[in-house]
Amino acid sequence: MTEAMQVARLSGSLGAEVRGISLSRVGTVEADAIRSLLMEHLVLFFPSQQLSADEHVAFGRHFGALEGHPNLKNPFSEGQPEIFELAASRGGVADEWHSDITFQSKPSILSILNMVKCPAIGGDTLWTNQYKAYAELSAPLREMCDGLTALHDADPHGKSDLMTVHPVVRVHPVTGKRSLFVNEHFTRRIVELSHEESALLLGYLTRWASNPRFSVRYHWSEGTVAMWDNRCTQHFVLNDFDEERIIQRVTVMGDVPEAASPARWEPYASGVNLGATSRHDRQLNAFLGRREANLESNRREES
Ligand SMILES: O=C(O)CCC(=O)C(=O)O
Ligand SMILES: [Fe+2]
Repeated sequence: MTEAMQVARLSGSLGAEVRGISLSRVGTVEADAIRSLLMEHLVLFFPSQQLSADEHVAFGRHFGALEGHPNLKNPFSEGQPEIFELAASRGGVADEWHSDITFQSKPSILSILNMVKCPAIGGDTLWTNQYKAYAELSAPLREMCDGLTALHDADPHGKSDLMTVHPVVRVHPVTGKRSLFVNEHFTRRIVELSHEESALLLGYLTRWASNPRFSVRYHWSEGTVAMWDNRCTQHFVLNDFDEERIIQRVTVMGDVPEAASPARWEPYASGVNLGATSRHDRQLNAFLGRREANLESNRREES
C-alpha cells in the first residue's frame, strides 16, 4: 500500500498532500511511512478520507497515546473521550498562532484533524515551519534564545493559573533539529528578561515565527484529514467565513521539550523596592514561588 502513496509538496517551507492511501486501513508499515513523511514535511493532508470517529481514533493510536482536551468541552465525552471538537457556531475558531497545549509541561506531540464540515470559501488554516524560523534568526539572537525559557499559560481557556515553563528553543527528539518554541496564544513571558524586554522580544519572535515565507496555507474540503508535528510548527485558522465549520481532532501527547542548551541565566528578579511596575512580575513570581515550594517539598520527602 505504501508504494501507492503520491506525495505533492504544497509550499517551499512545509506541507504535503498525500493520496493513494486509506487511513482507515493503516498497519504499522504504513504508519511508519507516514511518520517519516511527517518528519520531512511537518504537516500532511490526506484528502477524501471521510473517517468515522472510531477510525480517526484508531489511526491516531498508531502514533502514541491519545488524550482529550484538558480544558475545552468534548461533545464525545461518553463514547470517544479522545476526540475533541471545535465548531465555529460555538466560537471554536483557533485564530491566533499557536502550537497545541503548550501550557502543559508535556505539550502535544502531534495533532490529527478530521475536517467534518467546512465552508466553501474561507476558513483556510496556515502552518509555519519553526525550524526555519529558528535557523533564519541572526547568530547572536539564536545564541541568546538558546539559553532562554518562557512561561506559557492557559489564559485563552480562562485558566491563567495553569502554567508551565519551556525552553524558547527546543531540540526535536527525532530529527535532532532546533526549533523556535514560543507562540502568541499561550506564551506570556520570557523568564530571564524584565517585563519590558520580554514583551519586546516575544513580540518580535512571535511575529517572525509567522513570516509568510515559512508558511503553507491550506484550503479544506470535507473528509480531509490533516496531521502536524506541534514540536516544530505553529498554526492559525482564518476567521473569514460565514458557514458552519466543524473539526474533530485527536491529540498525541506529549514529551517534555528538550532545551537547546542548559539554563544560562537566573530568572529575572525585580529590585528591592516594589513599585507600580512590579505588577508585571506577579504571574512570573507566583510561578517561581510555586516551583520553589514544590522543589522544597520534594527535597523534604527525599531526605
Ligand atoms: O480548525 C483548524 O483548522 C485547526 C484548529 C486547531 O487549532 C487545532 O485543532 O489544534
Ligand atoms: Fe491548534
